[in-house]
Amino acid sequence: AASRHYSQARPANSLTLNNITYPTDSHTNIPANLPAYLAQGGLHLKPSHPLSTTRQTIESLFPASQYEVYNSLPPVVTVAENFDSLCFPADHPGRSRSDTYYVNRDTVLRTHTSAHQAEKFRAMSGTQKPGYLISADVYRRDAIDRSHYPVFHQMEGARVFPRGGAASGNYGDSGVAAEIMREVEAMEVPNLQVVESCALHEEPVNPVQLAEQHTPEQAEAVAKHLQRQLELVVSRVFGEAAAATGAGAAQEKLQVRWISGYFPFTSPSYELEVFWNNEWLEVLGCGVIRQDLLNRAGQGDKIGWAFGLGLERIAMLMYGIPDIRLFWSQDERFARQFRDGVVRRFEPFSRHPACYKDVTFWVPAAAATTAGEEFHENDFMEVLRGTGGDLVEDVKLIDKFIHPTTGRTSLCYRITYRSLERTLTNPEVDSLQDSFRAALQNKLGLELR
Ligand code: FA5
Ligand code: MG
Repeated sequence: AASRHYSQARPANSLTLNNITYPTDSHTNIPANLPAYLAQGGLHLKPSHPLSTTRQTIESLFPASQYEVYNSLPPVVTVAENFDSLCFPADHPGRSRSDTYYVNRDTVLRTHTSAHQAEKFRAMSGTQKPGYLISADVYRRDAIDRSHYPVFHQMEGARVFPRGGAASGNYGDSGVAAEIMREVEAMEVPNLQVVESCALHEEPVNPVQLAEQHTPEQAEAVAKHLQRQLELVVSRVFGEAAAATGAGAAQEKLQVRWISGYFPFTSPSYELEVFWNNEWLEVLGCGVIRQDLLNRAGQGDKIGWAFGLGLERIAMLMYGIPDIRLFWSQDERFARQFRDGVVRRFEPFSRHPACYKDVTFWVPAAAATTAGEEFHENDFMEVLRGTGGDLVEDVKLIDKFIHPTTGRTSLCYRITYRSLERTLTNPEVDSLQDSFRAALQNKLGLELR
């Protein structure tokens, strides 16, 4: 055992991503399979890919004269850009190494397109446009199932309005809200029904922000503008999909609802849900931009909104794509269905059989693990992505047991292996599972049962 240990390569002290070399440190947690995804530059730019078509459809609903479009911003950003500039508190779980890919302690793979907000608000003075759209690949450590993948794509949008009163520094001008409301009334949303909308201020708004920065009347006008613009997006996108595929809403009109949300950088905040195939599905998060964020970006004389939506989530609904892994498929039977850019229902290739394997282990005491940390489920998921790749469809915790005398915890997970393209053989799955078990012991120091 000792000699095997010595023969292991020493950990590299640098990492190269898209031709740029970064120093690594004790925060680094980028698995070996990830740089290849970064190198692809995002599926939202791949010609004829459904994520690219979905992006273009949504972009077409924002006037080019008002929205600057950014589609190739590099995925490696600073912790300051991804979290600090957006007012994430120091102890926010999103910052943890179990949720986020760290290149080193100051550098991450962006976990959302909001990482570019501050920079693009700053750039607004130069572009002269009051809005922007950003589409990009984003990265998160997460569970494994048919709607989660460590790389996905988001589109971010933002729009600002003059607050008036700039000369006096008194921004309480009610003409501002009236001006915004005139734009709201001009936006017509066909075939959409908003059901059970939350109150505009269901979430307690930071009173300092309201009193000193923008008036409730202005914030409400901005929130209405935001909601109307996004209702327009979903009514067009899903309306087109329902007409083309016969899927979606049983009702004549698409039903949506606004749910009160929470983001550290917007207030009030909302999530938009769509009723689709008999379920309410969250498609985006949004809100009125915190005024201090705009102030710091040199846009203190503006008030505005921002949203972030998941392109996979929307494309899966639009086309009826059942598994997020399909977006990465090299199979001709996938690509060929999207070549002409026409929206029609995805025809799944014949479904190949699944194979289930269980793994049971004792959760180690913190000091006993290789990394000297407590067990994090996302570490388990990542080891499995490393050995099983896209052949892993789903992972579920099926049993948890606490030993009555030792107090130790035992967990049992069920892993579903399935290829989207062919039938897996038993020896192949056995060998994948053997590699996985070995990696759990070597990489996480788990004691298997
Ligand atoms: C955000 O990422 C915020 N940055 C959104 C935002 C932007 C809020 C601007 C306010 C202003 P959230 O983590 O909820 O929020 O993700 C936003 C959307 O991305 C979700 O509604 C969903 O459509 C999509 N999404 C989130 N996680 C995943 C995932 N693991 N796989 C696929 N899509 C996802
Ligand atoms: Mg969310």
